[in-house]
Amino acid sequence: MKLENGNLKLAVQKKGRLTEKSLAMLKDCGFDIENYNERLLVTVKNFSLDIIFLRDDDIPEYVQDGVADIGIVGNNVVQEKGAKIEICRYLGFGKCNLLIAVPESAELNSVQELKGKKIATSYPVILKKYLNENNIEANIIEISGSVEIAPSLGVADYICDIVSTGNTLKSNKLKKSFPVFESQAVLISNNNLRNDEIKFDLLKSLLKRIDSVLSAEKSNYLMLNTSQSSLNEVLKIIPALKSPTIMPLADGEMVAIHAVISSDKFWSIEDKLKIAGASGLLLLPINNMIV
Ligand code: PRT
Ligand code: ZN
Repeated sequence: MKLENGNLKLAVQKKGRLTEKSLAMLKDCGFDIENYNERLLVTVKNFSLDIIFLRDDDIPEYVQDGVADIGIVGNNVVQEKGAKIEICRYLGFGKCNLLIAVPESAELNSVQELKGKKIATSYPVILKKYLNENNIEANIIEISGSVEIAPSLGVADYICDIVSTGNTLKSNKLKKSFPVFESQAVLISNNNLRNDEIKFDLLKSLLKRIDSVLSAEKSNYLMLNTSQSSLNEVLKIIPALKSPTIMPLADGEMVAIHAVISSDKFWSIEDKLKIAGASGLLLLPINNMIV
């Protein structure tokens, strides 16, 4: 599959946990993506970008080999495949942990106790690296799916698997033990892309949009009203990222304040703002923030 129309080629997971979030992020970047159901390739209408839909396991290698120029995939898959690619951005979604889990009845107090144990996993490369770093020799049993049932089948003592909510572990009577690798979705690129001036410029332009979406996700737009006499007190409380905007209202005694704040700050200042005299508080999402 080698397509040469000069467009930047982006590989995205065809059907899985990262598909929807990858496409949502691309849409937030302003890309016009038409209905992609069951299609292998979609050309973005307003940017020189082709989206190729693949199984996530194939994405690192396809990017390494240049079949796709860039890709969105879990860092766990990137590390496991050991592909020679560049990680351009950490995208903040698809977060999960690869960790050692043990039967609820088992006690595992130190990493050293993994010595000589049988550990089932779909991530033998990452696990082996972790064990080597800790100078531990253990028996890695490679299983491609349903790793969590290995201990109850007597196939392994422990498992090393991806966990997000922990519900799968619980329903298999397993509990979390040591973390092995923290993962999230990443944008990867082919190592030789910088030699293609046109495509590299397209990548830079795409990264600028992604950065604006990532910054916007971390920020909110706060609007509120207050009286002239409370203005200074209210301003002291607002952890604005830049100098807030202050606008007079029709009622000459009142002003409106607009400010961009970190998303995680609002609930810790909301009460204080009201006590200081703020009213009509509005907190709005920001789609893009050009930094
Ligand atoms: O078909 P294809 O090969 O493309 O997809 P896939 O089935 O191999 O992958 P998919 O769609 O399941 O996951 C894609 C990526 O999402 C992974 O590579 C991770 O980077 C990320 N991710 C985030 C997860 C999870 N959360 C996750 N919870 N991948 C898998 N799981 C599984 C885990 O293996 C375990 O079976 O979910 C179960 C545990 O979930 P909890 O919530 O019960 O703890
Ligand atoms: Zn897969």
